[in-house]
Amino acid sequence: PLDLNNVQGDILEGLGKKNEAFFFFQIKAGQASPFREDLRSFIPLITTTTEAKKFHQCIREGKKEAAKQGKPFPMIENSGVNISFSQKGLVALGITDNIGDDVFKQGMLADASGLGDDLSDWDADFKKEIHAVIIVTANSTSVLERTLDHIKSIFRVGHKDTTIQEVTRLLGQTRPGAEDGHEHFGFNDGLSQPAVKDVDAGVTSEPGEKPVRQGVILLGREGDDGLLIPGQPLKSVTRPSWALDGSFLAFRYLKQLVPEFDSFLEANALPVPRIRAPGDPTGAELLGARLVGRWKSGAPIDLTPIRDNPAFATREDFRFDPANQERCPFAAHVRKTNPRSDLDKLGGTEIRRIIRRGIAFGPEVTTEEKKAKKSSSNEKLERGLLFTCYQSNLGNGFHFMQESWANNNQFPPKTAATPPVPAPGIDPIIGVGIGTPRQMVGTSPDISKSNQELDFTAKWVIPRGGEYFFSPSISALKNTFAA
Ligand code: N7H
Repeated sequence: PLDLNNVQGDILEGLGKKNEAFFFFQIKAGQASPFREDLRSFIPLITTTTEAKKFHQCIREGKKEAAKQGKPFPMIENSGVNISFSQKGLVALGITDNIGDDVFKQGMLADASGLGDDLSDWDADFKKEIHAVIIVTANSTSVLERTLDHIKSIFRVGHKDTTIQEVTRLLGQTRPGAEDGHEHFGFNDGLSQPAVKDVDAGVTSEPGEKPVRQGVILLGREGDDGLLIPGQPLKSVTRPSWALDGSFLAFRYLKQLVPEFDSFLEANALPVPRIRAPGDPTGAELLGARLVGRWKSGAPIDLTPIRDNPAFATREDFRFDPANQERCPFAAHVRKTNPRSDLDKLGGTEIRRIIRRGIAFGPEVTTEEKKAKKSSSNEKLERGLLFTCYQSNLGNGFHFMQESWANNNQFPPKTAATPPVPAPGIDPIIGVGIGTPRQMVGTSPDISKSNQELDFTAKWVIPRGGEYFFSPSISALKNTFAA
């Protein structure tokens, strides 16, 4: 059976965080052996799934108790640590086994055109060789800094005999006040996650959806069956024994153009009744919800199509009507990335599910930017999402989702829709129209206008870099990576 003490904590549980550092580094040439020795001292710092679960349990109970006593719940200090390696990192360590994932092996830079990225937007640091990333999380920045310093001292950073070289570092932080947990466009994020069999109680999965098998997320477990390309038989994969209970981490550094996104919504606001009741959305808010598939609170438009209702924020009991897009456009971000019943006849979605662990980065939009309706070119005001997700197979998960769903204007296949839909269009949040215009249909909740196209003048999410990593089990770290 699965031992949660042996799985890094970010994968199945998530590390508690208000702040998160991604420390990208290279193993110095010729230093693989002393690096392994340092790694042995580092391993005890790693937060396991069991520990991450305990921390969250503690917070839940503390919050309940504080609420009972009518007291505010204090911020609890914590720190979380995880480590993952790229294919180039495996090579640097002399690990030559075939891990069985071609997307991972080629790395994200080589995959960038497949994802639809414009490499001229990529930060130069992500064009360099990156061997590994250490993730550090904490609630306070001082604990984050202290933990990072401790880690750097283990690898003797700053000394002549250091075994690593920092490539770059990115810092994420949750947004302030009521925006906590919301990404920079304003939407509640990180809500819908697959429940994993015998790990989660199933609270986050859709009712009626079975929890995904462990092998959808963890290598070597039941359900890590192979690569699925539509129209082809499942291509089986063989994993080296040390890959068991590891997971692939796709990291994306995504810049968001917030004032531009907001002014697009204003300029294309959907018609709404002139007389508004309290809680009724503006035409811009309605359009935003139709693009994402959820209101800013997180409430799914499939359940509450007319207005936001925060009481629905965490509800997952919606499946979409495969026959039409009256309640939710086929191309809405959450429908593109998890089409639910749209795929019932095509084998379901289990093999495509990913676990997301992103965090926002960058400052709030300034009044100057709001006024100018434009993101500042000042780098210090850059903001967006440090997107991360875990899966056992990148060609089934992240890579497929971006390339074959978000960027594909024909997805989900809609030959039987009423009224007939020529092409749903691309994902308005993350889709790139490769060879097709950036547009979608179905933004209007009025079904007679269902096929009206909405052209996106620009992109609001700009990929600035990223890499594919493998997040090994604790025993693999000890016996293979540090041995
Ligand atoms: Fe998305 N957004 O704020 O608009 N995403 N996402 N995402 N996303 C989701 O359920 C967003 C990105 C998925 O099961 C919500 O968490 C933004 C990438 C998946 O119902 C919101 C960015 C990929 C889901 C956003 C971004 C995905 C999902 C709804 C980039 C993968 C779950 C709240 C800056 C290729 C779907 C929630 C389900 C949900 C937003 C990126 C995938 C609000 C701004 C790159 C699988």
